[in-house]
Amino acid sequence: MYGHTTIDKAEKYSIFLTGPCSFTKEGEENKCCGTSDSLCHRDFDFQYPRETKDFESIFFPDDFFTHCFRALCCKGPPPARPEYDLVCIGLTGSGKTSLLSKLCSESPDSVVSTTGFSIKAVPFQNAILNVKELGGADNIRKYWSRYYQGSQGVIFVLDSASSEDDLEIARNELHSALQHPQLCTLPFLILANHQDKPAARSVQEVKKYFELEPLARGKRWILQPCSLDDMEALKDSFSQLISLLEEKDHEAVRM
Ligand SMILES: Nc1nc2c(ncn2[C@@H]2O[C@H](COP(=O)(O)OP(=O)(O)O)[C@@H](O)[C@H]2O)c(=O)[nH]1
Ligand SMILES: [Mg+2]
Repeated sequence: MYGHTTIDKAEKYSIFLTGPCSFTKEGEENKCCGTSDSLCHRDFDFQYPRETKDFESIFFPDDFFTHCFRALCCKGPPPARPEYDLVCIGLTGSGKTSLLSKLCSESPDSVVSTTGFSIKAVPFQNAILNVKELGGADNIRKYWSRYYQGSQGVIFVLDSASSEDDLEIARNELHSALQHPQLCTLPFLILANHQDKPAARSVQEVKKYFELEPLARGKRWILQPCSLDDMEALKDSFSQLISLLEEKDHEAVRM
């Protein structure tokens, strides 16, 4: 079912709906989603036009089943998850868009090359990460720093199987990011991607080549080997990143 209506008469109802729907409530939108197999239950101060007779037929406020469902189903929206704004950088082809799309359960066919930047809300059980991916082409990298402001964490993706030249460019970019005044105190997640390829450097090789130990000393950072086929490793590293973001949040509250 799909419905969208305007405000006229106010009444309080407990309603059950199938399918996606949206209702206007006192100027804001209440969204309620479900499939035809699932029932979705919300309490609304619902307001509807008098002439819309059809709506009355789907409300059964005194119905026995309504009361059963109210007892069984959770009422209202789930508790809000904290949201963090992250910036995701790395050379073109390192796999930024593919990894983020996979985390959002999007089809790999939807991945297109990022020319400017794109923003994705990546949902996790305990947080939502609003990730701003910056295009990694030569002519765009020099503008990266203009988009750092407001970031609470950084994701750096590298292709572990790339040429020596590209690896060196990636190392220089990572060093600049780690030392940038707007990023240097933030948690970093470094994804050594393309681990499925035979030419991939191991995590130890990447750590040494990128001189991460001395460079990132005293910072919160995670180095995770990964590939598009290894979602478990990827999800695990994002859980660790969320813990670092929460830690930083708590520290800021204590100060
Ligand atoms: N074999 C392999 N290919 C990957 C991996 N990650 C990304 N790719 C491929 O690399 C290409 C570039 O990926 P994309 O996500 O557009 O990179 P971006 O420019 O960093 O956003 C695509 O064809 C992806 O399918 C990986 O871990 N392994
Ligand atoms: Mg991209």
